[in-house]
Amino acid sequence: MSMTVFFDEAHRQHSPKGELHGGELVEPFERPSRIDFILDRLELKGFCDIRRPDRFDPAPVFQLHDSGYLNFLETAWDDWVREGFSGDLIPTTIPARRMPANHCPENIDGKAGWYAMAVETSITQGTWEAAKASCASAQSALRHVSSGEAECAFALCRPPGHHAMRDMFGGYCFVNNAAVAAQMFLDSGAARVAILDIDFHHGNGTQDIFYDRSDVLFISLHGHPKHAFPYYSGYAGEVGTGDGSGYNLNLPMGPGTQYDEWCGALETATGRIREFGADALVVSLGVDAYKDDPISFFRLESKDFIDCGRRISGLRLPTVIVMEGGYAINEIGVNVVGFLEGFLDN
Ligand code: OKP
Ligand code: ZN
Repeated sequence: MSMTVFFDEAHRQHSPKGELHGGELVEPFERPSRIDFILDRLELKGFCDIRRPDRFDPAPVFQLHDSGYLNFLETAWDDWVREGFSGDLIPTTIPARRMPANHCPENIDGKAGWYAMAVETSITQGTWEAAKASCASAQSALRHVSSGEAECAFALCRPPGHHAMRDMFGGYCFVNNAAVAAQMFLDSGAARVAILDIDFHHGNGTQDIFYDRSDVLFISLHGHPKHAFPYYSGYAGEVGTGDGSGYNLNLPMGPGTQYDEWCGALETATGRIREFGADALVVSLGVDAYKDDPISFFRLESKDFIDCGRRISGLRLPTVIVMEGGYAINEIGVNVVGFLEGFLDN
């Protein structure tokens, strides 16, 4: 087995000056250099098949996301500049509990809040271009696998996607790349697709998009929302609704969780995927469960990502691996590529 990597330099166009963190605007944790560290490690480890994605296909994106939301992402920066602002676009107000919130505002600050699920994530001039290029990488990886050309592929997406809901951005995410890949697996003939999200943070966006559907099983291992972003989503009691009831599995874990416990949750997840009878798999690969991640609280070691990749590979499914988070940038390459090597080694 080999692993083709899809990635687009256009990710650099999303480079906000600041992230609202601890009452200050700090250099964003989700920064362009994350990709450089991963590319360096890929090269060092002999992953030489690195391709630029081909065209961005808007169709599955419009199928999963709200058109008003996508239009907002496309026009937000120009509206912001027209309003006379020159800093990053960060909304100040979002529709809070018990506000009627029946109308999307015309004012850009209000409109941005309407479409936000959190306010740490800045929008800049190139954000929409970067988000489309990121999604295009997931789409090309998907075509590479669904065509039967390869058993697996790695979409080195940036910005990430798993917090992006049907009509909301936040948590550094704009377009839900993993959800788009899953939908495209279905559109190319798969009957049942599993999405396994091992990023430290709950994949609330992916959960939101597929919550009432039984053709996509969503499973997330994450920091318990009592203590971790996104705080208002990710409890074990969220199991899906309607047809989707029983097709959403949240496995939250507490501060200090180490690989023995985390791996038990991973085994629960792979067991459920086998029982579901998935015929394709999307992995939301974040490596922020790593012990030294600056914004997370699990204690995985670098070697654990290798073992994790090996176990997921044991499912023997056509697989698209989609990059999500990971902020310990000095080790992000080692951890991501370790996962890929473990996956290939099985
Ligand atoms: C994106 B992904 C830091 C709090 C965290 C956003 C975290 C987004 C994580 N001030 N805020 O899942 O890695
Ligand atoms: Zn994360």
